[in-house]
Formats: sequence, C-alpha cells, structure tokens
Amino acid sequence: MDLNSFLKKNKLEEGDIVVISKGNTKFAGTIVPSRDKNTLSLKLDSGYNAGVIVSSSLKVKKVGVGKRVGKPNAAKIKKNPGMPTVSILQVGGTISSRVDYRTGAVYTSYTPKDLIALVPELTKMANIESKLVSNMFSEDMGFPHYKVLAKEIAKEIKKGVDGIIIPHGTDTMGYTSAALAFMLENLPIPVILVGAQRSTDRGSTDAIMNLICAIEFITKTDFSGVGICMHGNSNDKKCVILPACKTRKLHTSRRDAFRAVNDTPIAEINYSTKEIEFIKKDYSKKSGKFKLIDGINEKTALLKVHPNLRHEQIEVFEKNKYKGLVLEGTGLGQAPVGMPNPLCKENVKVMKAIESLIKSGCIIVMTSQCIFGRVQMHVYSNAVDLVKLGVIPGEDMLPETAFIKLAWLLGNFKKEEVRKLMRENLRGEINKRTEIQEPETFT
Ligand code: DAS
Repeated sequence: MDLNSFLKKNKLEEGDIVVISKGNTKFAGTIVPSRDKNTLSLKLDSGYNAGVIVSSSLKVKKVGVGKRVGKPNAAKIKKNPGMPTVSILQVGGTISSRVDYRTGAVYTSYTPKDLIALVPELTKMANIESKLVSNMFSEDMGFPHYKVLAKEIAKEIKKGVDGIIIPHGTDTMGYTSAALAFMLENLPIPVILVGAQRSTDRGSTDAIMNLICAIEFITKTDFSGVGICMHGNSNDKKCVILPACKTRKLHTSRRDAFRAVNDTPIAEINYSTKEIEFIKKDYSKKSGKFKLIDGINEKTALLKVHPNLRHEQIEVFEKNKYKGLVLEGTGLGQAPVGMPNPLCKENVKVMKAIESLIKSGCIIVMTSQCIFGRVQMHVYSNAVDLVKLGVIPGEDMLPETAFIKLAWLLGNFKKEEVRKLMRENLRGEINKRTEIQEPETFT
C-alpha cells in the first residue's frame, strides 16, 4: 500500500493531527508532505519530523486538524522624508522560511513584505522598500545568481537608496558576499547579507535580531561595501558585521556560526543598547566611482587535496577545458606530488597532470585547508616544485574566496592580468601580514 491509498482509506490529508500506534508505542504529530511515496511523514511537537512506512496494518487515529499559520499582514508603509531608505532584496534561506503548522513543512515562503510585517521595528528605523529576487536555499545558488543579484543592487543604487539588506541562506553566504564584493567596485552604500540559523516561527529564531542589527548598522554608520550580519555569540547579546571576503560558516547549527577567518569582524552591535563598536578602524567608506563588473568564468573549480589524490582527478579539468583551479592544499600549501618511496608512484602522475593542466592554459592557485594562517610555498620542496610549474600561492585567502576571485578575474581580465591580480589585495581578501589569530573555539 502506498501513502496516497493509505491517506484515502483513512480519510486523512496533509495537516491532520493523528496518533499512530505501532506495537505498544504511540506518537502524535501533524501529517506533512513526504518525499517518499511509501512513508507517512509527521511533524512532532518537538519540531522534528518522523517517518513511518505505511501498511494496511498501521493503526492511525485522527485527533485534530493543524492550525494554519496565516501570512502576517504587511504593515502599511508610509515614507518618512527624514529617514534613510533601505531596500530589502530577498534571496531566500532559513531567514525567509517558516513552518506552516497545517503542513509542518519548513520552506522558503516569505515575501519581503512578510519579513517587514514580522519585524515592524524596521519601518521605524528607515523607509523600507523591498523586492523578491528569489526564494531559494543558498546551496542551490550558482554564478548566474550572483550576476542577477549584482545587477539588482546596481539598480537600487541608481534609485538612490541608502543601504541594502539581503536576506540569504547561510550555507553559501560567504561565497555570495565575496562574489558581490568583487562584482561591485567602489560601492557607495552598505550591502549587508543577513541569514538565520532558526526560522522565524521558532522562539529561538535569530532572524529578527540579525535584521534589526543590520539596519541599525546601515542607518547609523558611514560604512560602504559588502558585509555579513549574524549573531556574535550564542546568546542574544550582540551581532557582528563580518568582512565579505574573509568570513566562513564554521558551525552547522549554532547561531554564532559565522566567524572572520584571518581577519577581524568589521564591527559589533550591542543588541540591548544598540551601541555600535568598530573593530576595524580602517573600514571601507564611500570613495571612487561605482562600477558593476559582473563577468565570471564558469570553467573555474575548487578541489580539496587529500591523501591518495589520483591523477585523473586533475586530468578531468584539462579534458573539460577548465580555465581556473583553486587547490585547497594541506598545511602551508602542499599537494601529494613527492616521490620519497616506490609507493608514491601515483604522486608523479599527479605532478604531471598539474603540469599538463597549466600548459593547457589553466591558472592554478594554492590555498590551505587549515582554515587559519597563510600558505608559504618556499618551505618544502613539493611546494617549491609546484611554484616552479606556475602554481600561484594564495597568501592568506580562504579557499572559497580564492575560487570566487579567480572565476571573477577570469571573467573580466586577460590571463596575464589575472595572474598578477590574483596576488594583489583588491577587496580585503588578502592581508599582507596575518596577525596571530587564535582560532576562537565555540565556548
Ligand atoms: N539551506 C540553508 C541555506 O539556504 C538554510 C539556511 O541556513 O539559511 O543556506
């Protein structure tokens, strides 16, 4: 028996609250959409989902119907000439999601107007405009989405807004922030990406605080450029504004998952006092002529180096005519290319594949999977040999930032220019010296 016939037979539908008895266990939940045609999915009171394989012997009793979470009604927004204008360009993610208690499904469903209705404080701090750019999870985003978003931001700048908030998924937020930083040269306003680790319908949501702190920062400071606003610690004390090209999501679920890597936060916002403290005294301000430079080369890849790396994992890039490859190497920027004993024969093939890929015109950049610190490719012979082949040291760039930067450079500049600019600091992605930054553990 499949799910549909089970529901039909028991006169049930999504959203019904049921009690299931299996053997001597009983549990209650709301029927939610199921991905599998033989499984009944329930949203339990705990907020977790449970799946039960349906069968004619499965006992079920309907005990109620879930209440539908209505869409909050968007507040009527009156423009106040004395207030700055902030535009919300919604992209998606948990911050734009909610659970519909009738079905229990968490899905990106909000329009920006819903978000504004959820956080009416925003309309007291600025004239809010909004546009739904997309409603998607960030793991589904790719280079084409960066171009669309950069163009939308350029349109808002032309309209003369004073700042932009981008509700965005957290998984790949660091990639998008880097892409926007490179594509939008001399940004005259703040563009702040805001995510959430808990959807807005849950008591522990971080969405509201992150949005309020982002708008405080936009309306109360002279910062210009791209930044990320998320919780600064696991309680609701402060948010941090993090640098676009030096930020990584370092924890799968904590609300303070985002940390600056090889850098410091730009600023902190105390949630109760709304005090803003700049950590970076030389933060970016409005200067120079704004330019949209939104080329980006899709034939660019990021490969994590690992023991037993096979030559065919490198050859595939030459076969598919890739123009750029960032290696996330080990330690100071290493790859398995040495031949200290006969068991390392494969490493010789890896080296040959790298050499051939470079000869085919592909630019290769070395970064480190250590997260903190910078590559130093003059210390060990393996790395020295790679540099001799033409591999470019990625300094203290995050691998994901180096990947975005290389793709962006290849989409806008000639090859020799790319090689030169890859080693220069353009958007705060490279620090000349890496201050010893004790990797903050999550206390
Ligand atoms: N899937 C995650 C994303 O869209 C949800 C989130 O964390 O925002 O990045």
